Amino acid sequence: MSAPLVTETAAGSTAAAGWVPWPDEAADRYVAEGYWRGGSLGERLRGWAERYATATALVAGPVRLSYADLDRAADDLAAGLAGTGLTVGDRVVVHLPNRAEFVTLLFALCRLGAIPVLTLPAHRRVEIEHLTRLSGAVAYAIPDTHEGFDHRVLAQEIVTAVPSVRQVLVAGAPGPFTSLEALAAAGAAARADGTARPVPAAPDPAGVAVLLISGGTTGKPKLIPRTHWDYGYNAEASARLCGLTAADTYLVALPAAHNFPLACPGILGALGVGATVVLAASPSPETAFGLIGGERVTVTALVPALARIWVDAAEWERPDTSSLRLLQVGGARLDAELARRIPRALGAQVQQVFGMAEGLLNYTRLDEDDELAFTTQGRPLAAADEIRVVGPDGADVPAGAVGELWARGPYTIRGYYRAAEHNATAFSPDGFYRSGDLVRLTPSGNLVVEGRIKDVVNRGGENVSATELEEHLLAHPSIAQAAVIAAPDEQVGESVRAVIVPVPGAAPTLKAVKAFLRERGLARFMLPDLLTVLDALPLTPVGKIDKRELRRRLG
Ligand code: OOB
Repeated sequence: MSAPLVTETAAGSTAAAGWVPWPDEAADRYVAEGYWRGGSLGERLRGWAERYATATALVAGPVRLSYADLDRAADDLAAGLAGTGLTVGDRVVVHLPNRAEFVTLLFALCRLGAIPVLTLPAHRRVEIEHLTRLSGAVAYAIPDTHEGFDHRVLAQEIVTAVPSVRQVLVAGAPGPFTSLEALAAAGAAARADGTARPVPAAPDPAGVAVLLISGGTTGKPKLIPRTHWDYGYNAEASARLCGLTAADTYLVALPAAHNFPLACPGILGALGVGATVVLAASPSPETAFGLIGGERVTVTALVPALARIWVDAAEWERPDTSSLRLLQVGGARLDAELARRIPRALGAQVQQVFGMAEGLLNYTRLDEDDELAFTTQGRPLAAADEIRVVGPDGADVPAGAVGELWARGPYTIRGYYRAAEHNATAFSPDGFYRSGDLVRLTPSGNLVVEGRIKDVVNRGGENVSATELEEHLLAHPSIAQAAVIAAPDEQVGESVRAVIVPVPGAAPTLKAVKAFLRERGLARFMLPDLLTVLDALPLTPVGKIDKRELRRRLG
């Protein structure tokens, strides 16, 4: 296989610019070992539609689509989009919430060989302008309004600011822009009367299918090129690991554009086995519990902050979650105590998922002791995943010690899109992704996440691990949530600020918290200097604690 990864087609040359493919040796091996196989994501949908034609593929509000319906909707929309001149390799920034158009547009673009850039509903002008510019997007897809925000106003600003954006595609009332519904209808009509502009041949499955955004909480988001082959494997292998079958119903409670609910196994993994995908317009317990009971949902995925809200609500309301067999939790550290409450409150098995949009996925296994699922973040999905736990000197740490997680494998990228300078430090010369996560390998072979490399407070030269102190704070009976950040201090450079959300009732004082931590045997240098009590912690667009915002607010 000599370099089929960077093809000379229009798709290859446009999409591949700024993309770092796997070296031939690795690519050949992943093909030979069967990791990389099958067609493009658009072609895969064709196969699923043949196999599961009349089964329900997608439920979103009043919309219910069979596999055949979804396949046709993707074709119609692809034809409509082709009619506007959209073509192979074009990037389209997709900024849609959990509605049916997210799924139909994703597949329509993949069928055209156009590349969706998947942004999250909570993103606003700064992120969208950055991502449209960086990707050189020619189109921007939005809802009319979402949660009280008129996306058409933002789109107007983006069109003015970023000249590459030629059209805005709207789910709902289009205002001055193009309606997705009208485009699909025009596409359907043109297909029916044979006047449709030919849709290009299926894109090279070794080429870029989607651009995900990095979840990093520092700096501007980066773009992550995922190929049809690598992302297809990601979703299908995850579905196998979770025992997903056509009898399952998967609820998308997190934003659909995030890697976790999209492909771990998420929407793509569920569709690949003939299961039903249900989109929740909101992750609130009211909405989600209604859908779980009504649609007999069997599997869903949450970030820990939402898992806590669901468990708290379920303990009071006792909703009907009897169909739910598996709750996946990932994206940020899950406290063991909360993990243990999940089966009791929701009747579901817990699976921890420690993943990253850059690729590597770690899962706890469903057939192993629950204790591992409560206390570890799982182990790699693929036998071909290579992980290293590395010290500051770049050498592997001794077994069981804490170090930075490095990863390389059949679905872990070798570079961010259009980011040559950053890639030089984010990847090792031999292609490992340096995750920035501090982990340790337990004797069970599972990983435990101990924090982020940069998430420390340097108090006068002594490093206080934020994650470690947060864990101790969470053990306090009156503390529901905790985040530790640095506060500028003239004497010691940085002092330790503990920000807490108390359980309903009285919040503890700094003095009481310190006494509690001393009681637990914490060293004096680990104790917080400041205590800030908030009603809620700020969250990132996918629902992780947003420390950058917290620092900004608390100065
Ligand atoms: C997922 O992906 P991203 O790209 O939004 O964020 C990745 C980062 C990881 O590097 C790690 O710092 C953190 O989020 N993280 C976790 C975690 N899962 C992710 N930290 C502790 N425990 C976990 N279980 O967040 C993501 C992608 C696919 C599946 C699940 C999560």
